[in-house]
Amino acid sequence: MAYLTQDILNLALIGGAGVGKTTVAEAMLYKAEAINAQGNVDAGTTVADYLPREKSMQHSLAPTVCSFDCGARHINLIDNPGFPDFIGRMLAALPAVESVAIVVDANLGVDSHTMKIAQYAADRNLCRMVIVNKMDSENVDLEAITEQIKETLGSECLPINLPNVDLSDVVDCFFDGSTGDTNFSSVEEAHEQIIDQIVEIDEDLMALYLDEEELPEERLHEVFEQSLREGHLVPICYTSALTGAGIDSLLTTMTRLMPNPTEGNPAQFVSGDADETSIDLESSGHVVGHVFNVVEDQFKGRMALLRVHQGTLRNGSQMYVDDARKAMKIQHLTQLLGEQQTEIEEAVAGDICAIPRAEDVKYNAVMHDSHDEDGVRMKPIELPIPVYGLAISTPDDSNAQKVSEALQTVAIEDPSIAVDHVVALNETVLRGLGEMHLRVVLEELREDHGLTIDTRVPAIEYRETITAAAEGHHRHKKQSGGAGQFGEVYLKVEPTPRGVGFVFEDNIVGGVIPGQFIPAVEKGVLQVMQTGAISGHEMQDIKVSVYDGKHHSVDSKEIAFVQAGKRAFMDAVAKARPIVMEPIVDINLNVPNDCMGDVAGDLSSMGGMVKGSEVQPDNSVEIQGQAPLRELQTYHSRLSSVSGGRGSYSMQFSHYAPIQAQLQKELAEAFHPVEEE
Ligand SMILES: Nc1nc2c(ncn2[C@@H]2O[C@H](COP(=O)(O)OP(=O)(O)OP(=O)(O)O)[C@@H](O)[C@H]2O)c(=O)[nH]1
Ligand SMILES: [Mg+2]
Repeated sequence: MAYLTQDILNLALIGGAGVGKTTVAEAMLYKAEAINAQGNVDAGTTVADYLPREKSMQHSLAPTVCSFDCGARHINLIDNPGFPDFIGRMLAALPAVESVAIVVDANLGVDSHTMKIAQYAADRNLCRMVIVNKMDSENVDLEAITEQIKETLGSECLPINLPNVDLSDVVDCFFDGSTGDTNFSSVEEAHEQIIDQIVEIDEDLMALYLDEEELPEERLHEVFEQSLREGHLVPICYTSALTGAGIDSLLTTMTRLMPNPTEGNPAQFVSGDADETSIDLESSGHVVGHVFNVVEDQFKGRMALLRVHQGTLRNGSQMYVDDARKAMKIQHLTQLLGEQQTEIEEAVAGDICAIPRAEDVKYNAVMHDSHDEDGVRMKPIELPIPVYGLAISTPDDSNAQKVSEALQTVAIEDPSIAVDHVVALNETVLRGLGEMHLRVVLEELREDHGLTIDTRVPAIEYRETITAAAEGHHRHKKQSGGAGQFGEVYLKVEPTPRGVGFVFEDNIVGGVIPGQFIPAVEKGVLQVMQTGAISGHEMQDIKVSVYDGKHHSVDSKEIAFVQAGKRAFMDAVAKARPIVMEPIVDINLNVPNDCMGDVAGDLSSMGGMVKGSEVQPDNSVEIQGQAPLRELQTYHSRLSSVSGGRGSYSMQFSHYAPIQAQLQKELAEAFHPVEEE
């Protein structure tokens, strides 16, 4: 079907693990006749979970795009992984869509992870709806779950249909004035609640409503849409993806109500320092697209998933990637239905497509067809910073290159996987959001890439900083035989707010240190910043200003000022009450209620704390806490023994905090910097 921007619906399925997102996607595809038979997750036959590892784990591990036609609309549905460990991949896909459907398991209700991702979607101004799935389960209390949804996700969540008495279908409450008995509440009540809610945003309509006048259909539709866009209404649909109940009605709700790309809130781009750009979906001008995911395949190479934000992308056209001078030719422009690829001639503004063999394209790249758009980037989205690490080594050195390449590949696919080479320790560290995250990645490396990899607990990356302002001085003078070396530097150091990193100021007046030697002074300072002054760890959050010095017309050279800068800086740092800091992480735990006390006690014995906890509908407890990474690196086995193997957790970087004096003393004693003069 040829379609226009106005026909497109981009929607992401989000929610916790196992709530039924992939099965809902499958049921939608089947009902819309995009597939001939409905597969299921347990048999490994769904469209969306097509990776071998997804089939064996029976969980989605990466976002999958399913493009299909339904009535007059072209739907680009993105099925996402639900495990908290894979949240980075899900969040990265959100800039590609205008709408999300938050899928909730009717047996479990909304947990804190679902609340968190629903909040992300709200913060990004995405239109939201809720799908209560698994309504076929025995003993579900759909009324109670609906109340819980309102309490946790907001009172603007309102049923747009209701389950019928025997839960075999749903009854529409908005579109066609259906009648029928419902499992709870009533069609009239649900209808009225929706009207009550949406007229709130329009005074004229509200006046008519209060006068009990007929409300014009067209105005109602407009107000409905505006309410969706503004998050003033979040419709709830009920489904059983297994029996197919409610899927027709879900498709109707999506196709009739959820916005097309021109109606949704546009993704935001920035250009250079400017906060706004003129990227406009309705402009017929240059083509601009954003890569929200890349898929690596050992045999087929890299495929970039692109959302077109402006213009029409045509097969065979030339596109620039970020600021690259040279263009790449788009060949085999593709539309996806899970693994299945269909070549297309063009992707109009607002559409989602795939570009195979895009070896030089990375996640988050902006692709455009004119150098006018060089420097345009997607406004950064907040992704969790991975801290759970494993140091990687290979018993066979000849494999090292292969391992390093494979590591880069996995890091390219998942924005919450990082591979750091810690120079000071000569250690390659693979980082992710949790034990399961890395286990899946390592399995991929071992099984798919056939690599032998050993892992061990990595060394902690401490940081040094200063806590007071101080001055430092050094005169570097060397006279050995021929030409000498001379440079003298006075500088000041002071702490900056956390996160600033490093600031260098040249406050020399009268050319006492000639301008050409200032970079040498900075270089000397930076050498110490990188290697540390007291414990051998990188320094951060320090401002340095050079304010005085001396030079010699013959003997002053770069090397002399590098040395003088370095020594003057070390001199100043020694007086500036230096401290060592360690990474503190936010940890999110899910444990059975009966071991809550033990887990909390264990956390505090590690110098951590519990910041909040909440009993879940399945009687487990979600705990939010904080603790030093140093203690959490081997937490997996520790939690396993405290919770009898029934606990899970994920964690992300929070901040650096000073370590205890005793530990600082031990680190300082173990530090033996190599002296060179
Ligand atoms: N009874 C019942 N079971 C369902 C329903 N939908 C899904 N399931 C089952 O629930 C399990 C999880 O379903 P998935 O579709 O894989 O859930 P998911 O949300 O995609 O999970 P992740 O990919 O891990 O995020 C599977 O065993 C499904 O067969 C439903 O409507 N009713
Ligand atoms: Mg899934």
